[in-house]
Amino acid sequence: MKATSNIAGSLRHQDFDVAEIRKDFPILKQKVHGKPLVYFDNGATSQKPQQVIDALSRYYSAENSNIHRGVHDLSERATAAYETAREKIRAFINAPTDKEIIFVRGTTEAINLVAQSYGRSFLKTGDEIIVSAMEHHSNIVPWQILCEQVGAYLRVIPINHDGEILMDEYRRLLNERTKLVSVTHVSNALGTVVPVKEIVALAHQRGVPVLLDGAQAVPHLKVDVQDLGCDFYAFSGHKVFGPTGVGVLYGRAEMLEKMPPYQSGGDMISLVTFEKTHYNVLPYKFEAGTPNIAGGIGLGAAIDYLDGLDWQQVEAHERQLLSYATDQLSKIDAVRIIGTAEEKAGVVSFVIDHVHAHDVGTILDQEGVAIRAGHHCAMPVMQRFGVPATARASFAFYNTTAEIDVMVQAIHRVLKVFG
Ligand code: C6P
Repeated sequence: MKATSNIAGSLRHQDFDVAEIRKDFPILKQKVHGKPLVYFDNGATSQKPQQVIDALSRYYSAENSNIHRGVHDLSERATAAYETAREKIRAFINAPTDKEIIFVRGTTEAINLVAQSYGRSFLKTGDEIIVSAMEHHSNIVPWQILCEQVGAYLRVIPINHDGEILMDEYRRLLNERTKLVSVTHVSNALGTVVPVKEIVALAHQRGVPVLLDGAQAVPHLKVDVQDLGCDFYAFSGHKVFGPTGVGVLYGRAEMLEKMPPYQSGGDMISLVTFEKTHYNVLPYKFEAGTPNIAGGIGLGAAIDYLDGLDWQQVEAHERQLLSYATDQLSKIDAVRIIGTAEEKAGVVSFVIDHVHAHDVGTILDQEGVAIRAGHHCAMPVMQRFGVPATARASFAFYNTTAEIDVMVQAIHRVLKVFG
């Protein structure tokens, strides 16, 4: 296979042909500040393959119509495409049935849905919710609000200096007051892969339900919700190479059945009178109003794309990227990596002595390298490591070691600029 650009190089990781894959992502061909774009901000949002862009364009040019409402052909086609996407997502995460796949705006809305529907109905004064010290704000604030509403308490599993959950502390925190556990599957700020299967099993021994925040896991790992055994699993379409504004809440039917609606309006009802309203069946009970139809269909196209990849190869390629980046950054004395867990996925967070992360980000941008700099919506993680911010390179399967070399050179430029 011929390389398409210098950045793509001719890198072939075993049979995983990155140069070929990059051709599917038109945005990667562009230059930024006159330099080939090196996109290492996949944790914030990932790029979209042409197949997803085409699905969106096809929907708007040939199928646009409201769903579940019309008797006309367009509406039936749009409904079929939307429901087919739901089925693709079900299969992708191995959920038992379609009715357990709720379309939401993203991970944030999925967690708020569970907090306000399940939490407000089933938690009461004195109950406890367990999260970890490496949660994104989306998996902290909804629980804090719930705690204020019902008089419950938030308990936090501490992490060690590598950024790993202290499992003994978790065991100690679990008690008869624990009514919910909600932890991330992969940390967005540190890259840690959390032993969620064990976390679920320990909670279930006490009959405590578990929500997993899969926002950073689904782009990197093959997720099987039945194997994990979780009660809820949340992720965002835009981080798995799909559109923004759409995401998924998987919930075990048994849990969803007993939960009240989160929002109300059209589509979530079966019968409305002024005396009483009957709610629709799952999953529609949780999907009030006209949804992001194009987003759902686009996410279905992203799943098709991901299904066409060999996930063993994807994971092997990303492991290689991670270990190469870690090795290269470790060679630079002034650089300190934050987050050195044994099990990591796709993220290298780092600080540079005497240089603010925003300055690192700005200079890297001048070299065409897009990273994220800041607290990554995980301020407690920054507090835990005693840093105001980190620079974060987050990878996707279309990235290459040649791009990591470009970033490392740019970091040497940072060091030169700051003496
Ligand atoms: N993290 C990042 O740059 P939304 O915004 O709803 O799609 O996802 C929220 C969210 C929840 N949990 C985790 C672990 C996440 O990483 C994110 C989003 C982005 O790290 C944007 S802040």
